[in-house]
Amino acid sequence: MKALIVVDVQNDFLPGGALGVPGGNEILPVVNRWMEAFPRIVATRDWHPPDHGSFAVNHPGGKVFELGELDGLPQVLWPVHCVQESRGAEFADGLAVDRIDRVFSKGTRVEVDSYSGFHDNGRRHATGLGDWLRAQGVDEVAVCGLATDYCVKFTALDALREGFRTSLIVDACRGVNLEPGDVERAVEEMQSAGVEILK
Ligand code: VGL
Ligand code: ZN
Repeated sequence: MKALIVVDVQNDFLPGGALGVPGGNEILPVVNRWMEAFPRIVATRDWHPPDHGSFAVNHPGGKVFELGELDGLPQVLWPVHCVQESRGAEFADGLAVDRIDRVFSKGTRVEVDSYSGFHDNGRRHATGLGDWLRAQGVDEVAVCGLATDYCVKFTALDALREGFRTSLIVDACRGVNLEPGDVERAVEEMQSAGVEILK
């Protein structure tokens, strides 16, 4: 059984949003179309408390897009984004949300960030996504969404690690590209780990 994992297609990651990903809006029709090809569809959402430790404002002297530290791990300091219950955290208008079977929230604990839809970055707490997929009889997943170089990449790598045959739908993803080339490098990293790249 195959599942589509739709990663963080939320208002704050669209152009004009708090952490807008260039071209993020362009994936909406593409994701909606791919949904038709999968018997199970899950979505992850970034779902931070307002005092979340990934936000630059919650680090004295911290600047947006600089590297800081959180929970003993290197942490990019982000603008405030995807605050629980805010408009920015809602799924993007135009995403076919009625087709989503389950939603998994991540980044809910103040003290650690969570790029992967499966675990926090310290790998201490699972979101339940892996167990849910296994309970549904899923053995193969395709990953799409935002952002290619962060949450999509970590979700795809974790899916492999959890034993799922994993592919990446490149046209249904966009990335942040904090450094030019980040998206290309992320795709290469996924490919060399064993993720099948679909165009
Ligand atoms: C994401 C940065 C911070 C993502 C989430 O969804 O890729 N990136 N939080
Ligand atoms: Zn986040």
